[in-house]
Amino acid sequence: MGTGVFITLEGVEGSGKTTQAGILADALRAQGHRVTVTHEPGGTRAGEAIRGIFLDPKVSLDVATELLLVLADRAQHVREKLRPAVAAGEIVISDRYSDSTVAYQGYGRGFDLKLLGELNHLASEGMLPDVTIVLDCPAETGLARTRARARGNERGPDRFEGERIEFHRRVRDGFLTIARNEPGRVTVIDSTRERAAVSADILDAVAGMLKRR
Ligand code: Z5A
Repeated sequence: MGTGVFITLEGVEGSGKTTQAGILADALRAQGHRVTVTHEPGGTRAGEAIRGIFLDPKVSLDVATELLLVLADRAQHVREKLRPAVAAGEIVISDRYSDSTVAYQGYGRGFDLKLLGELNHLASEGMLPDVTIVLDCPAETGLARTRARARGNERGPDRFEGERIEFHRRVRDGFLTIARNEPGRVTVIDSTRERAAVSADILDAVAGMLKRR
């Protein structure tokens, strides 16, 4: 069994990560790869329980509690699901991972980035993605999409959807800064376009990475 590949999709709320994770997984499976799609927070039984608290707008969380919850989720996710799947030779696609912590808790909430890096390293056992796609769109575009979707169901806004627009703008800028700092790992793709144009660019970026391995 060869070593697999770890791909993460990142970006602001409503940037299209979940949609594109599914499209990418289908395309890779059609090429004969074994693919696992997962997400954070969540992805394990413990993680889904953490996610319930993490997103519940009725639960008040101190920013330190918020950070430690998402890191606990990651610690379980890495050990229970991500590492075993990659070790078994699969392509693992995670809808959010450690860059979300840097963007949301670091750039969004203002946590010290050096400390965050150390805590992220502890939680992830240093497991880094082989490639990260940042789906980039203005915060307003992403939120308009998720609000349009919410009108079709009974779920109200979660803890993050209820944040002020300035928070979401800092998060977007955070993702773009991460991409500038790590151009070898992170590719930014304009996700304001049609789904098919976005997915074609993602597939190109992933194919390039697979060829270089
Ligand atoms: N969080 C954190 O703070 N720290 C961390 O370390 C981690 C997470 C890991 C997770 O919420 C929250 O946790 C997240 C950050 C925080 N909150 N925020 N903000 P989540 O998992 O519930 O939410 P999300 O990750 O932001 O996912 P989302 O709202 O579902 O957005 P998405 O996955 O990026 O987009 P989507 O579901 O694929 O698409 C949204 C809608 O847009 C949907 O109706 C689509 O049909 C539509 N869509 C998709 N693509 C397009 C295009 N190209 N054009 C038009 N419409 C489109």
